[in-house]
Amino acid sequence: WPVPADANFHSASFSETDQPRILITGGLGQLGVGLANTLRKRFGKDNVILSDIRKPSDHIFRSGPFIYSDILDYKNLRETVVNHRITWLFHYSALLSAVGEANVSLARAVNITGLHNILDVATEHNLRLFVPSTIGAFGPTSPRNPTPDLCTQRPRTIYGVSKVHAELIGEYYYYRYGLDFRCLRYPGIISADSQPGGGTTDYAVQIFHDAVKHGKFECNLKPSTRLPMMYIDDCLRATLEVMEAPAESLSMRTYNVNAMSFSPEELAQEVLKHVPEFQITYNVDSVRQAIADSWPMNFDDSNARKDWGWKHDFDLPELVTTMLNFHGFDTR
Ligand code: AKB
Repeated sequence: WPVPADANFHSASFSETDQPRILITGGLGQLGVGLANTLRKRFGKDNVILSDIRKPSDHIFRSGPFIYSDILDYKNLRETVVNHRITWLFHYSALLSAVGEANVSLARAVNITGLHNILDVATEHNLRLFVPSTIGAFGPTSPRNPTPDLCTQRPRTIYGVSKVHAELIGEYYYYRYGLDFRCLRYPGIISADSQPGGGTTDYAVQIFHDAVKHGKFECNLKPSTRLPMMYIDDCLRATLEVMEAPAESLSMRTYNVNAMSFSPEELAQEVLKHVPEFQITYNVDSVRQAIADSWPMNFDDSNARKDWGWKHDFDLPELVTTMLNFHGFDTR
């Protein structure tokens, strides 16, 4: 199908002077609240609605608009988009890699059927749509060091399969219907004040908490398992930047983004520079290890850097001092 001539302009359902009206699905996961804060600073508190099927804490509820929204209920989703005059949608509902393997049918429903509802509502209402993908969209037959944007993608997890599907069907809707679909493949995201749930890269968040609280950490991956990683502030900035990028600067609709790569033993060495008694031990989880061994070790994000100026701020030393300070450890 030819790209509709005005494909890139379909989503301009707000005038230049208006702010976008934003809905975030899966808002109570690792990234939603941080993303809402970032977007609220940029577009105003009331223009950003956080949604989930879970009950928010008082703090989150008080910090800006929050609603119940179930992506598996199309009528509810459409009602939300219509009633709140949504123009941009950030779709964060998903089961991650390890928890997806423990519940394949739920992962299939949320990650695939849920995404179909999102694509339909976004197309029906001319929304600009962001869907995160992941290093998990690659598999053992992909080049792993480095992994470019375009290469073999044969993941062996339901999470990875659902994300390849999201990339492909999102791009199909872009070419077929002019849906303004934008997608970043995230590395493991390391956040200070929110917990990931059921991922393979979660160890790189937990290690800081345990280092400060107990001076030791038991890691569920082997010491040499190298994976691409990024600090949450970089991830949220990349997400906003790709959503604000002029359509003509995007030569693709799905980009790798990255900041650094490290293994548990390298991360532990960096923590040890600040926490002298710190000890790491290993108790390998075979499911997570098999997943990590099939994922990229280094991620080539040169297209994002070239097309829309992506540049990370946090490298490994900066990440470690920031995370330790957040958990109350004074690294000065
Ligand atoms: C996971 O480990 O499943 C996620 C990811 C890298 O997509 N953090």
